[in-house]
Amino acid sequence: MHIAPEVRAARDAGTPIVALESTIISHGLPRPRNLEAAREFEQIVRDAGAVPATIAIVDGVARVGLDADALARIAGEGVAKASVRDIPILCARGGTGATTVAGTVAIAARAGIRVFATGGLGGVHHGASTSFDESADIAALSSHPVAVVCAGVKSVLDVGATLERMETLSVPVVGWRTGRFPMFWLSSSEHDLDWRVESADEVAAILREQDAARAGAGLVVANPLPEDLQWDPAEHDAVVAQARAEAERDGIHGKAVTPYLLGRIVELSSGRSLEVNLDLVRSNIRVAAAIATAYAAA
Ligand code: PSU
Ligand code: MN
Repeated sequence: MHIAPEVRAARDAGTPIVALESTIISHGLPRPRNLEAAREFEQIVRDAGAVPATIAIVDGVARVGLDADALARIAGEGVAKASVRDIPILCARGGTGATTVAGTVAIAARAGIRVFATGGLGGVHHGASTSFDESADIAALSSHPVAVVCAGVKSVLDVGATLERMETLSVPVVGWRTGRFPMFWLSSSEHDLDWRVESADEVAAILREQDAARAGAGLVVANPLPEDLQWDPAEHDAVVAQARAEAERDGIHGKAVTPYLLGRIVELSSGRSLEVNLDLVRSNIRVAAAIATAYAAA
């Protein structure tokens, strides 16, 4: 593992760091917007007074903090999608991979980074009771002490089943200024949360308690977009239903499912889903930077 000097310095000085994932860059956003977005995401962290640590596997090395060349590599073609189990294989063969939420959380934990921002978590897919398609993101969050700020789970998933799995695996979930679990492009879902938080200090206090208890688990901070920024619900429902039907028709399975759905949804919505996706990541990064700052000060 290689930790960039800027990230190492921040860690040693106890100043705030926000981890960022790379699958969203390689497989979640269309080129060339993805590279522009990757740079902007890092800048939002900096503007908030924290250090960004984008995580990826580059030429066989797990990197925490990417330089401009590495960021461009990750935004280019031919980059593997790397979940936790793929990391040692890619490292052993000198490969290059973009880490998912699961992969990012595993590396961030090793690097001692406590706060991470992404778009939406992976979770339980519809039909998982027969396909067993459940993202490794949930298991990774149960076994690595990294808090992730996200807009809930992607609404292409079975949101209720995902919340049940997080309960089973003892992944704590708090709503950021909401009592409802958000649904990625949409600001809310029909699912109530047990806990809501109002401030970064409150989240930092939870992280401290987890540290003291050596809890080992992460934390999901669910941050909805304000309603005026969400995707039009009627268009959302129609487009998501069509994309899911096409994925089934085309026999898409395994790790290809999520990138296929996200890509198809951007096409079917003429890019409207993409703008909302970018907005929610920006919002999550701002909240993550505030939490990292509160945690560093505590
Ligand atoms: N959130 C986004 N865009 C994405 C993803 C999340 O806004 O592309 C990615 C994350 O990297 C997440 C992955 O970990 O999708 C989930 O993939 P799977 O369902 O195959 O576990
Ligand atoms: Mn899957």
